Amino acid sequence: MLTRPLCVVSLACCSASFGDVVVDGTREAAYPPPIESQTCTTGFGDSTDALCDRSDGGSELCNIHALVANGVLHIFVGGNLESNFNKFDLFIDAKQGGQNALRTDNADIDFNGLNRMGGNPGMTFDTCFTADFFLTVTNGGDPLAMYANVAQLLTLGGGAGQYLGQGVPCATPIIGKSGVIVAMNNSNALGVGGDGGSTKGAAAVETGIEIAIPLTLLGYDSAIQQNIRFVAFINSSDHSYASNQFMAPLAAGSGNLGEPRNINFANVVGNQYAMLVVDPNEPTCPPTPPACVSDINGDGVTDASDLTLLLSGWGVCP
Ligand SMILES: [Ca+2]
Ligand SMILES: [Ca+2]
Ligand SMILES: [Ca+2]
Repeated sequence: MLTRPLCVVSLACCSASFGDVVVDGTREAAYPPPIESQTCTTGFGDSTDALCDRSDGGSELCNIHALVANGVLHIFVGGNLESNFNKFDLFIDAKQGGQNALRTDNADIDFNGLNRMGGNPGMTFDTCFTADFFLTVTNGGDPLAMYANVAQLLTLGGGAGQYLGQGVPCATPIIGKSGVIVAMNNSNALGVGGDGGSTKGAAAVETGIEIAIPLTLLGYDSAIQQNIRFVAFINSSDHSYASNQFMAPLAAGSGNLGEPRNINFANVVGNQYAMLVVDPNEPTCPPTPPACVSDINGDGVTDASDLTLLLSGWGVCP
C-alpha cells in the first residue's frame, strides 16, 4: 500500500507543484482559512531568528490548513520545527478502523519512535478518532537536513512503514517513493510567543511544514468516510515528551503534556483533532460497518456454525 509510484508531481529544483499548491513550506492562497489556530504559547521555545532553513530558538504549531485536490491531500501547518531533531508528529484519521489508542506492534520507523508512544496504555485520542496513518518529520545536523517517515496504523497493528528520505528545509522537499512530499520553511519569527507571550499572531503565520499525501495511500473512500481528521504535535527527538503545541490546540495556558503513552485526549477538555469537513452532516463517529447477512449467529464470521443454524431451520417458516 505504501508503494504507489510517483506520477502526479512535476518537479522544479525546489518545490513540488500541484497546480495552485506548491509543496514548499509556504501557504498558498488556494488553501482555505485555517481549520484551527493555536491558543497556547509554546512550551518548546519561541523561534525568533527568522532564518528560512534553521530554527534554533524553538518549535511552535500556529495553525493548520488542509484541502483535497486531484486525489491528493494537502496539509499546511504554520510554525517552526527546532533544528535539534525534535519531531513534528501527525496522525490522520481518513477511514474506518485504525487505532484509538496506539499499539506497540506498528511498523518500526524512526528508531521505533512510533511504537515508543504505544502501549501501557498508549497515547489515546478523542473518542471516535481512529488513526490510520502516521507521518513524522525532523530536522537538524550540519549541514542541515530534514528527514521523514510514514506508517500505516491498522486496527490490529502490523501495518507497513517507510522512510521517505531526506531533504533540506527551505530548499529541497522530501519526495517519498509512495508519493508523499514534505517541505519545511522555518522563517516564522512571530506566531505564538513563549512564556508570558501572546498567541494573537497564530492564524497569520504563512510558513511552516507542508505535506502532500495521495488519497489512495490513505485508503480514503469518500463513499464510506468523507471528513478527514488530524492530530499534529511537537514531540521530543525520541518521541518521548510531548509539548503543548497541538493541532487542534489544548486549552489556553496548558503546559507540555510529557510522556505520550499517558496522554488520553478523552480526558482533556475539547477535541484535540482538526477536521477537514467535506460533508458537514457526517456523524463524528463513523457508522459501524453494516452487518453481514450471512453471519446468522452474529459472531463476525460466516462459517459452518452459520450453515448449521441455517440447515436446522430449513423448511417452512411458521
Ligand atoms: Ca506551499
Ligand atoms: Ca480511522
Ligand atoms: Ca513565535
